[in-house]
Amino acid sequence: MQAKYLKDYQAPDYLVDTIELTVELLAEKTLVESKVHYKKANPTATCLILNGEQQKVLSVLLDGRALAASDYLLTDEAMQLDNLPDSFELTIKTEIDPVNNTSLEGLYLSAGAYCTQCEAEGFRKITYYQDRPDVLAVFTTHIIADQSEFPYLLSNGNKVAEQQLSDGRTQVTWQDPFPKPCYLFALVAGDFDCLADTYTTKSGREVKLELFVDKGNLKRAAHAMSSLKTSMQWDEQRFGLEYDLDVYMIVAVDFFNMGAMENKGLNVFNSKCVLADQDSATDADYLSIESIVGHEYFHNWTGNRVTCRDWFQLSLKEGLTVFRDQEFSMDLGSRAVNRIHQVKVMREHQFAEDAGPMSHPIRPESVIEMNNFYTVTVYDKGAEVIRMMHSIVGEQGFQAGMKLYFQRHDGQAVTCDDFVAAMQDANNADLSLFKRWYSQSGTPEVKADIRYSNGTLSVTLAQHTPSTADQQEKLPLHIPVNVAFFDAQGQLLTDIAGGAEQVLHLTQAQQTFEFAVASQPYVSLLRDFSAPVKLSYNYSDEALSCLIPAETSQYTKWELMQALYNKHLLAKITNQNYQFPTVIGDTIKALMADDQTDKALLAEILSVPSVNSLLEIASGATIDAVIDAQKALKNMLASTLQAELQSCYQQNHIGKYQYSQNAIAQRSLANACLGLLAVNAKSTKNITLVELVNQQYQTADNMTDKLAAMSAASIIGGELFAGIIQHFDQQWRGDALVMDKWFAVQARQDVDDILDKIEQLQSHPDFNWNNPNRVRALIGQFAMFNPVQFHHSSGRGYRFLAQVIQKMNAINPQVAARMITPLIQFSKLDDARIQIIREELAKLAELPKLSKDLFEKISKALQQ
Ligand code: B3K
Ligand code: ZN
Repeated sequence: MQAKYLKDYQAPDYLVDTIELTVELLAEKTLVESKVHYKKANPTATCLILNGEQQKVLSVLLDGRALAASDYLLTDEAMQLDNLPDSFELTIKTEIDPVNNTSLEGLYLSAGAYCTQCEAEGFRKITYYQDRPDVLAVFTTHIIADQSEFPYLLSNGNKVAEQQLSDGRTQVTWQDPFPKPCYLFALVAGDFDCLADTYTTKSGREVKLELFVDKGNLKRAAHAMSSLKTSMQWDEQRFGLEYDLDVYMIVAVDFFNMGAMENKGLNVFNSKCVLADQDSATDADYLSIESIVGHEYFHNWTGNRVTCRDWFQLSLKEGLTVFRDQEFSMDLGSRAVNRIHQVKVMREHQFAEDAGPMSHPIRPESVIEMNNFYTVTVYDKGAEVIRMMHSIVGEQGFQAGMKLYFQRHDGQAVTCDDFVAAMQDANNADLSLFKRWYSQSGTPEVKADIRYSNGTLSVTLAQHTPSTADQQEKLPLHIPVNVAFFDAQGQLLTDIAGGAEQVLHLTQAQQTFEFAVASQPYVSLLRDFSAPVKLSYNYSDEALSCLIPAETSQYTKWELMQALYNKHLLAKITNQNYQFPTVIGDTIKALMADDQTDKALLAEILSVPSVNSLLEIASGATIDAVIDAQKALKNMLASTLQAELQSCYQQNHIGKYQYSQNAIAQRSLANACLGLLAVNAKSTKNITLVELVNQQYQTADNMTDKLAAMSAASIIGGELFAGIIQHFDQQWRGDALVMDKWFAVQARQDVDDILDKIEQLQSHPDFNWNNPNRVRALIGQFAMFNPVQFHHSSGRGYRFLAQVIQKMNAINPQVAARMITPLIQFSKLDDARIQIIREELAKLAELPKLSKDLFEKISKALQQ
């Protein structure tokens, strides 16, 4: 299996003006005809190579003349045609089998509805074509089907014709006026309920909005529709960007490999990322729907109108669009809490990816299977890189850069360099060193050393990026380090050059920044996580107890609290007998007593650092020590804070559901308290606390509180949990999206018979190996969020996951490759565990039909 390299990029030999697709959906097969106008673009080209897989070729016509099979070369992956004129029309008819397509890529059947997923390289499973993002064409799509079975026949753009054929079937025709790469093509055929609405753009055009959901689900569609309208308005206000077609459609399907897909004018969504109501969805679901609807909508400009030249440039659209959706959520909700969630993704997942065998820069240099590069690095680190540029040039400068980017590149397929050039040119800025973030992988470590003597404060910052699996040598980066200076009373220093809050630009391996100040200040570092780095600085407990209440950045309060936790967790990890100091509990008590403290922030502060994030920073520690230390901290908090937790719970558990930012914050705080109270209930067998959890489950009028009670019950276990599990099953069986929560809570439970339980759950009527949501809810949650059981020293967790991967390799390679993540990121584990994992990976590597997706990850992991 061959890798492709960024350095080998070559522009396409042939360009396409128009493509006309006719897709005939028949019960036992699907017929696809593509009529494409090609123009030679490279005068020295001698042949046209079209990508195509898993199709039966029925006929090939060149300018209307049938070609014999000997006139073209056919392999498993391509069709090659030689001796072509400079401009011609090629008509290819093929047969495909969507009904048995369990990979959920290309055209497939999802619970009775046909739908497509073409990004990154799925269009080649639909027809023979140059399946690459720099071939832009105007698409016309005819869909032929039996309308009684498939009342809605949808594709990109505007519907321009609909006719009854003589055999009673229907043919509809769609035309998308905007030239696009084939990865943005979409087709849907099915029977849905439709929620329709309209949006008037700021220039006064009326856009039809249509949201298609499974029959009977209309009551769960309103939130996604209002999220869409909010997104459209936000993009006009903040970025000056307006929608461009007359209709915007979203279809929710049950079988989907990821969250959603931004196909031009016709988004296809995982139903999990659309459907929500008070009874069935949590606050987290509501917020995630809002952000994903926004993300896909924002792609219309950053991705669709301006697209990627090649897939190595994926972060051009994804990093930027994640940055945009993050800003959208932050403008709408709590900036601090959103930032905390973004940073957790970086620390818990992206840092681990960069430390593992799949480490790659945000613009990768080589790829075997493109689907493996829709990663936290390309997406989330990519967004951090955009965020740093935003902080370097400021909001106004950033908007000027965006404007120039669209002026220069609307309608084009471009590179990350083009984006940075626009930012640079619009701002007269020098981003030449900054650009290294695009090509260098790994997590930089920034060490701070702060000294004070004779009226001079010296802040020395040193950077070092450890070598990664893909790249030995590392060079210094441009790292913006956001700092603030406080006096011992917690007041921002007024008389310091550059201001009390400023950015130190670290551009060399080591730099010292000096300031004249009258007395020794406390310095808060890397505020707002101003760069995606690991900061090492040993704050004293005194500094932290001064800075945490003093910080004016709400996010940074949380960050400093993490520093306090981590510092003492690391001490506990190295010494089991270490006693946590009272400063931890006292700091939290003070925050809880202060009615100025943001409730949602307090909820975040009450959740202790995850095992994954600790593994990243506790070098040389065993996972057992990490898990024990984390448990000990939870127990300490639960017992020291019990009185405060109980009263905080009482004050914030209002019971009556409302959907507002304030109500969400209160629920999150009450439920964070409930979680810790459950820890206490378990260790002390306190019946009142057990009853509190039960009460909340029984009386909750919304899914957030129900699920929080169910999770709390899973900590306590015993009859309480068994009863709740049974009750929930009776209430929701058959409603698979809701049952996913039920599968997940059980998969995360820290009990010794967990694998037997999971095996039993696999025979539950709502479980289905072909549906990625189910597999992720049960198996994915176990592997990612049940560290104690997954990493059981016997290795049984690893062996179990390996078996599942083997099974999923045959069903759905993309899902299999995503789920293998915890098995390949083993570098922080001990030798005994690594040994077991390696054996399992070696067995998987021998599978007769190993997918490219798994091959790439397993072979890299085994090379480590
Ligand atoms: N662009 C799609 C992701 C496609 C993943 C292909 N394996 C969704 C998104 O990022 O918006
Ligand atoms: Zn995206």
